Parts: sequence; C-alpha cells; structure tokens
Amino acid sequence: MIGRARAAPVCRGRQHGVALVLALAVVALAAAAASAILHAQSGWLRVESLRSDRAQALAAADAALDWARAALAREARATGVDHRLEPWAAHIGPLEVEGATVSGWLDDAQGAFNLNGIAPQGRVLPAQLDRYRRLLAVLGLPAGLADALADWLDSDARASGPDGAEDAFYLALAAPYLAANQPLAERGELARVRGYDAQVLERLRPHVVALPVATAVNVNTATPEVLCALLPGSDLGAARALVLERERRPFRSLADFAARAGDRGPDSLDGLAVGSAWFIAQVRVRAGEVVVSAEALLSRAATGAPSIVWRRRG
Ligand SMILES: [Ca+2]
Ligand SMILES: [Ca+2]
Repeated sequence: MIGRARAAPVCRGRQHGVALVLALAVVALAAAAASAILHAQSGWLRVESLRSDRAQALAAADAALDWARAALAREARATGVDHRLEPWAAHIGPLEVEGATVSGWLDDAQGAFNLNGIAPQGRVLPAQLDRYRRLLAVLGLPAGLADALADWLDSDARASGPDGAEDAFYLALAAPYLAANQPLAERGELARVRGYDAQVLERLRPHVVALPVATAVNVNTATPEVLCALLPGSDLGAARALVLERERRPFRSLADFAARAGDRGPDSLDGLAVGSAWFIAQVRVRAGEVVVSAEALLSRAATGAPSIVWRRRG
C-alpha cells in the first residue's frame, strides 16, 4: 500500500510530461504544416506572377514588331532609297507601355553580304565569290574559306581546290555528315562548314547574312568592310571615309554611288542597290521580373506591311 501510495505522484508526473510532449509535437506539426502550405502558396503565386509577366512581355514584343512593320511599310511608300537617316533606323525606347518597358530597333539585313548570293541556283557566281574573297581579305581571314563555303552551297560534289570541301571531307570527320549543297538556312549553319570555327564566325558576324534568296547589297547601309569588298581598287580607310560622308549625305542612286566612289569605284553595279527589302527587327521587353527578347526577319514587298519570314523569342 505504502509503495503504491508513493508511486502515484510520479506516475501522474510522467503522464503530464508525456501529454506535454505530445501537445508540443502536435503544435510543432501544425506549425510545420501551416508553413508548408504558406510556402506552397507563395511558390504558386510567384509562378503565376512570372507567367503573367511573361505573357505581358510577349504581347508587348508582338506589338512592337507590328509597329516596326508599319514603320517599314510607310517608308516603302515614301521612297525607294533606304538609309540610316530615315526614321526606321532610329532606336526606340526604352518606352513604358502598359506596365512593360519596351526598346527595339531595325537593322537593314542588306547592309551585310548575303552568303546565299554566292550560289543562288546551286551554281557558283564567280563575281559574287570574288567579292566574298575580298571581304575575307579585308577581315584578315583565310581566302580558302570562300572555296569551302562555295562547295557547301553548290549542288555538285566536286571540291573547289585544296581548301574546298564536299561530302568526302565531311564523311571523314569523327561525327560524319554531308555537305548541304543548298543555301544556308541561317548564318549559324556556317559552323558546319570546313574552317569556320568560333573565331572566324565572330569576325564575320557583323558583315554577313544568310537570306532565303539572293539579294543586292545596300551601299547606303553596308559596313565599311563590305563596302571595301565591293570596291576592288579601294582600301578600308577609303571605304570608312565614304561611309562617313554617306552618313551625312546618303547615296540617292547607284550612279551617285559610283560617281562619289570616283577612281576607286565598283567593278560592276550588279548586286548593288540603294534600297532594301529585308530587315531584322530586334525587340527587348521587361515586364515585372521577366525580360523577353525577340528577333524577326522581315521581308518588305512594294506595298503592304512586311511579312515575318521567321521570328525567334527568348
Ligand atoms: Ca557542293
Ligand atoms: Ca563544289
């Protein structure tokens, strides 16, 4: 009896202790569950917020692209000459548009040398290949790159000299493939052509383009290096001087261009122009925490808004 009478308070104390621990555990579990729910909710809200920001940014980018197309359509009606003193060439923004910050600009794609003009119908045009060779020389790049690209574009399987490359060359690589034997789908495809490593691509990038059809170079927007390649008797210094003058007083016609180039004029006016039909639109949009960039190739006909040939969004 005495033993039981002494044991009872200890047992009650233990029971209280166990109950307290259980209560604390329940409270801790409830707190953890509440925290997990709040965390899940805040994560969901953040995802929804980012999704909404991205949708808003994409809509603003599309609107900016439509604005650029309308601007080009207005220019086409006004004049057949295109140069960088015209409104289309102005950088736009950053502008606040319905909660988004938009900036963008248009580049004349015909200010670069169109690589697909070298062999437009599967047959190499020697005059165009010569211009490309001169461009490579101006840029300090090996002349053999021209033959390798000519073979990539032409429809035959005969290598153009020691630096050319057809199927036999590409099939001997560790990861073999075939020569395209057709126009480049995009400038980045150059990386598959013999000799076009990252350094060569970086050097070429501002001066070349791969448009779906053969196009003329616009002498009003050509880079000094491209202009120099068009003027066999010229050098880069003279081409830069011509560009500086052109920025104040654009060429009104090819005759005007030939006259102002003087003794160092072009060997031929074939493949040259003072206007353009191909433009690249660049758009950057920030909405909330989301930044969207868009790039599009625009093709302009004589009338109407330019069509979008391709569009990339990132
Ligand atoms: Ca070929
Ligand atoms: Ca060939």
